[in-house]
Amino acid sequence: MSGNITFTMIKPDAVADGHIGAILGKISEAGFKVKALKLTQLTNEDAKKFYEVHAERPFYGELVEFMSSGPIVAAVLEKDNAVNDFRTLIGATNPADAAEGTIRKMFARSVGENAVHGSDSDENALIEAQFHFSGREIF
Ligand code: 3AN
Repeated sequence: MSGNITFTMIKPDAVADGHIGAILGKISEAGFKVKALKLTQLTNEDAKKFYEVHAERPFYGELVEFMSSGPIVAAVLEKDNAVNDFRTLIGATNPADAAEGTIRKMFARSVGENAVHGSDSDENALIEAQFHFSGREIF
């Protein structure tokens, strides 16, 4: 599985703004196969743990609060070169810098509320997938 999978979340801003269907459509059109999918909500503790690597960053508290503020869609996606191709599809962290046609350019509110998460390495994709899904939920 490693190498060809990435993990994504459609974040609370994009869920609240009604973009689940449009974002899943873009993901599917780009050639990603859905291996796991659910609507869920992170607890404050979940969000702290998920974003632990950013604990020293000034926006950590705001990020944890935002990511646990409402429902998200969590998904595991499969494609050749999944991590890099997905990061290209979502665009830069700050939607103001994101390329035209990218998911963040189209749907994000701001650098903090930026519509989607995408894993940054194969190793983290696996860790993040297993954080959200049990083996029997990944197909
Ligand atoms: P990416 O999600 O593009 O990999 P990271 O890993 O640098 O970006 O940041 C993780 C998350 O932290 C972002 N998706 C965003 O929600 C939040 N974030 C990043 N930079 C800022 C910032 N300057 N102010 C507020 N939130 C931020």
